[in-house]
Amino acid sequence: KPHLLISTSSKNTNITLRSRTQRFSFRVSSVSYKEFAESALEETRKRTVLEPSPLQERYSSMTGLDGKTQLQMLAFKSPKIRLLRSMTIENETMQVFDFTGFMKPEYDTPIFCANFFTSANMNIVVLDLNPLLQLTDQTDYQDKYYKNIMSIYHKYDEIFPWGGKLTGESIKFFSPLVMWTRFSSSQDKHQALFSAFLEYYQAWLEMTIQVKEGMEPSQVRANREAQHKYLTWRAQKDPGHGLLRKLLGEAKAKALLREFLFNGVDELGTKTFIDYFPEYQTDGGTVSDKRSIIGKSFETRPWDSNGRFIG
Ligand code: BLA
Repeated sequence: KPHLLISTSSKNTNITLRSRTQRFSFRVSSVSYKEFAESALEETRKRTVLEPSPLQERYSSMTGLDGKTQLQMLAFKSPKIRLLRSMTIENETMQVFDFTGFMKPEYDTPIFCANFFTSANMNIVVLDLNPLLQLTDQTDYQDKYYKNIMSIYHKYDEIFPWGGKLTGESIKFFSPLVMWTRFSSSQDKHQALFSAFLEYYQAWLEMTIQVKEGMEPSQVRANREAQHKYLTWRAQKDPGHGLLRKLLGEAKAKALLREFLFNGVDELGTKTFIDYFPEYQTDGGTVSDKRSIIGKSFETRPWDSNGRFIG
């Protein structure tokens, strides 16, 4: 009579099928993104004063419509950081991590962006310092923020190669530092992902500390609009929407997206999605439901090893 033994620890599930003569065992690696968030916050507190964001009162934890999926939200601000927020989603088969930092418009520092989706042994990862300015042609901004830290990307480019074609529109929100990758779960990969996450985060944190006040009012306006455009894009077209809608229902998903995850979309500007992305306008004047107009593009990494855009 075979026995099925299942044991779980914080990182792994061990599954063993045992009969009198045979034994078959395998390990399912899982990952706790709450630890990622805690570590980043700990690093932040060493360098600056974090205050809770007023958003924390409205968003702290939620349970999915399935009664099983847990969502946990954390939100902070600092004298320079407008919003540093985290969301983790966990159930028996899926872990999601969405950790983002937005500066106040007085600064042109990039947006910290970690989006990790883990399900059925498959991982989809975007880790980047998203630029305020499109880096497919602009160079001053790239020199200022990316030139000196490209070694961070090279440290992980072998273990986390380019993830293949993606929504073409996304590229203009990414930097040459971006880690866009897919992989099947293993303890080594999750460990490396944790290192990469903290290293990218440290680089961003350092930028937020070094950046000086005193930009021209016209520049501050430009920073605000760039951040608003980014928020407008993600609040409307982020690939996580479908899952959030399924987990929470239409109304709660929409509120979470606009009030928490991409907070600022209703405050930092008045332009609409169509103002920024007119190619999405339908004949009826509404926003097209399509995720992408361009379609899936960029089979290979569109930046060379020096971070020059090669398309
Ligand atoms: C897939 N997530 C993706 C993909 C990208 C991103 C590029 C591949 C599919 C595609 O090409 O669109 C991430 N895209 C980004 C990010 C930016 C962007 C970070 O443009 C920033 C500008 N992912 C999440 C969250 C969930 C999630 C919170 O970050 C769920 C709540 C899910 N992402 C998710 C799922 C997929 C995915 C389910 C696979 C489904 C799909 O390909 O559409």
